[in-house]
Amino acid sequence: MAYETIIVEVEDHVAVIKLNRPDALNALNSQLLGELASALKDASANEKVRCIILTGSSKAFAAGADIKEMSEKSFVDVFMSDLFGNEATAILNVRKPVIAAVAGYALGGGCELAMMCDFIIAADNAKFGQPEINLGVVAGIGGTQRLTRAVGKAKSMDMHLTGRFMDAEEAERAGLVSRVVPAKNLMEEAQTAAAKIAEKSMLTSLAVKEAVNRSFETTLSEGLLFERRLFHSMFASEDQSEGMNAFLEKRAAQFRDK
Ligand code: CO8
Repeated sequence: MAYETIIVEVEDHVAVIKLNRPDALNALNSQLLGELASALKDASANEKVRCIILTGSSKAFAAGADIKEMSEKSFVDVFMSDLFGNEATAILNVRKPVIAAVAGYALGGGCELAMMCDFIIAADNAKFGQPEINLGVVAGIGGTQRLTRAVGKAKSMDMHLTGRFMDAEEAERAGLVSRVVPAKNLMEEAQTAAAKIAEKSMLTSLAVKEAVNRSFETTLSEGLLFERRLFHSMFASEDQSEGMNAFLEKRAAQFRDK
């Protein structure tokens, strides 16, 4: 399918989805969000794809929801259409691993989108923020919840209440991003991580993702039980015996997602 606001490339089991509205710093308008949802659905359905990278430009991952498009809307408009309700779940419905490769601004909805991915690799020029307060609104697709879980109440409150940006170094220190790399190496690092993930058993990757995400939704004892049962269930797979035999035979495992 031809897209106008994103670019999608699938190579070596990795789908790279690049947000592409350079004139607006990749502001998330309804066309882009619709195209992104469609590309994510395609990548989910494509058997060749084993990992997804979501990225933007060197200047902006995304500078937030499109303020021009939002500015004319009334309460009734946004409430009745449940603005961003569907868009917020599109990425959460993806069961395959999704890496956010973030350079430049990841603000408002851009920061929230990155946080909905499974982990964030940040370029050293990345800037994260929830500056919605400057526009007289609060975050709308998870900023108050996910940022708080990622970096704790103190920093989350600070960022939401002052609208200040967090640079890549602070974001890594606070636990928002998994690693920081020189901007010029961002895509190479993300591709290497994606390739590593792609060579594992997809069965196991999906289970890992479910188990980690469960930790945000449940108590520790329920989460531990969920994990243990998943661990037990892996013993019904061929990939479990392949993985363990390969280790014992000192060779690389050939996973078949079975
Ligand atoms: N929406 C629309 N256009 C934008 C946005 C945006 N969020 N951000 C930047 N642009 C446009 C500018 O209007 C400008 O366009 P033009 O050249 O036509 O005037 C162009 O991008 C370049 O921007 P600047 O000239 O401002 O570039 P600077 O380098 O001077 O500044 C900043 C960069 C600091 C990123 C600045 O553009 C800025 O502050 N942007 C707005 C950031 C913001 O407030 N984001 C939060 C938006 S609200 C939100 O995200 C609510 C979340 C709710 C859920 C979202 C679901 C998707």
